[in-house]
Amino acid sequence: MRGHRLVGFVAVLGITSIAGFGCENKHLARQNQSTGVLGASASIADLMKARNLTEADVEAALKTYVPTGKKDEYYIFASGGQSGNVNVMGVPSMRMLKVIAVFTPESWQGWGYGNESEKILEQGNQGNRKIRWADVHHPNLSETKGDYDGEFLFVNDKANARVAVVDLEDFMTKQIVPNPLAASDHGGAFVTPNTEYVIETSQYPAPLGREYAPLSQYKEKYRGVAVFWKFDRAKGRIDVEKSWAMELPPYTQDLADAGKLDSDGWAFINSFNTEMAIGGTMEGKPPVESGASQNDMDYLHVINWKKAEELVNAGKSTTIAGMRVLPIDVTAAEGVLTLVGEPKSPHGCDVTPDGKAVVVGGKLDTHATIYDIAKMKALIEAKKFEGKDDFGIPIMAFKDAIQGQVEVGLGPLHTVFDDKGNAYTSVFIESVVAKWSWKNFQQPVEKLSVHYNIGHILSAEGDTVSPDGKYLVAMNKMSMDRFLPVGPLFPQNFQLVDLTGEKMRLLIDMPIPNAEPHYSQMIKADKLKVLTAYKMGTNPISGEIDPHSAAGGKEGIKRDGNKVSVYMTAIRSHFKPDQIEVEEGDEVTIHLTSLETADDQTHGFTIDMYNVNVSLEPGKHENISFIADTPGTFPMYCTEFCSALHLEMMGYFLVKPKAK
Ligand SMILES: [Cu+2]
Repeated sequence: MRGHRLVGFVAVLGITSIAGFGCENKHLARQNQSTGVLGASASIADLMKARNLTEADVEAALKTYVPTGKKDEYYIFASGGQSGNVNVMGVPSMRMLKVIAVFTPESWQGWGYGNESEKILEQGNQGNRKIRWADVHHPNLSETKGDYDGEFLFVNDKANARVAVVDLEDFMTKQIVPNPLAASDHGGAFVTPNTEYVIETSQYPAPLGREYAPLSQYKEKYRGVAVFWKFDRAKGRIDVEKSWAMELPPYTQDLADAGKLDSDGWAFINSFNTEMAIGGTMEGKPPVESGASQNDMDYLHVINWKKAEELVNAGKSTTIAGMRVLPIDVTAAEGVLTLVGEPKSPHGCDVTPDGKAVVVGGKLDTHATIYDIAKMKALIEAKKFEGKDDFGIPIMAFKDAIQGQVEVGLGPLHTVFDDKGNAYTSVFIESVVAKWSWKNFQQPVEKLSVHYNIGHILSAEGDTVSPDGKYLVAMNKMSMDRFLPVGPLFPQNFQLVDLTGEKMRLLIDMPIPNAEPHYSQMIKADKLKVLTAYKMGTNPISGEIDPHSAAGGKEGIKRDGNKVSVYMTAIRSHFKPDQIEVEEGDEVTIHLTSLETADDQTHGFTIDMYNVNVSLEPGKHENISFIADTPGTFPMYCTEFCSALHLEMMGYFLVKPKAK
């Protein structure tokens, strides 16, 4: 039986494998139909048999295979978790394209070794703490009118409360902004529909400004906060001066999303631990986890940020740690911050593509709850509340605020959308993706098993005003049984799912070997305008021609007292100058410009044992300063295999010992 079906399928496969990828091959395909198909089919059948592949396997392989020279249709930007970086991959192949260095030094890109990138890492220091790792959680692409525009990417660091700006022209981090108020963050970095603001909300409450206060004063002194970082698109940087914040009650704020279309001007933040549990396991008190799970309802925070912005501009804020902050009593009284119950231990908080509803998944509940934004706005307008919390913040009645609930399974987390009115919720405890209609939410639920413990979920442009459908990725926390073992620290697993058919269809597993990714976004590749070479002498951080650029024959070595400036160029296959001699203790700055103009002609530059390492893409300029404190003889060389004469691309850095 199976053999018979296989032959039929393979006959089709023989044709589609030739004709399926472009009409330019149609003529060839027709020729082969009358001549070579059966031969091709037989060999494919043999291959399937030899590799023990089913028809479904082969179909999935054909849907994800991208032949050499062809490019993927989408980019995924995935948080790199504890690696502190961002992973970039292509869809449908799931090939890894780049790791963007963000919060941590990265050798290949020379990130954190030259003056400019070191300066960006320095920006991310918190007070006097030099922080060189991050727990990257939520990448968010810049938007125009609620749709991805492919210009910038923002990511947050949960552990150290920071956000970073990545420019998608050169896939480089351009800014790291430490949050002066929060001790940690989670609801970030989410953008408003025209990227007016990048929203970053705290996670674990602490006194604003991270001052000391004993835990006995938790309710009085500990607070949450939502920071609205003003984004200056022309400069491509967050404008810290024009940014502001809102004080929040000391619940544990979690994920956030900005309203869009009808709900533009509003933002929504989940919270859990409305019990304000603080543990005390050694003192016989319940741990936070059980203390925080007593109430059936936590609170969705509903924020009118446009009105909050007006209040800040009207001087209703106070200043904490140099930042303008709207106090709770102001926001509560002005209808800027309102709460509504949400079941139970909520996590995802996702605005529907039409901007009319927010979907919330409660980890300890079985439902996706759909809140009606128009109803909530009307309740706030009419001041129709069922009470206030301990901090005087008005609370809307749950039943008045929702459209309804859908039973999706045990442990719903996050929801994304397609172009046909379907929502897809990741269901953690059941390890499934649940498909349901957000337009007619009584419809039955389809479920797809994933392996295992799905956390976040993403679909093609699935959190914009116009989702693409087509693909979905389950981001799974565990991967046992899936890959060759690599020791007790397993990779995580992205599973690509095809959404084009009647039923969801799993296509491919992609191990993620460099930390626990959290959130990701998938954008149509043709929306990005990526540079392949810099204008000669460009300092990539400033985006300008560097004043010390050595392009145009300005090479040479200048000495001013004990300061030595080396103006150097790199081109296949030599450096100029290639011999540098300094005195022990000199302050050396190497101003290094790549004179290459051709795509993909990258050089690198290192001085052995001096911790000097930069990557020199075509046209790029780097400045490298250090003290020549170790006398000796140090080869310097190009670290990127650039031509047949790459090994000849070297020179000597000599440090003459001080006369004793
Ligand atoms: Cu080279």
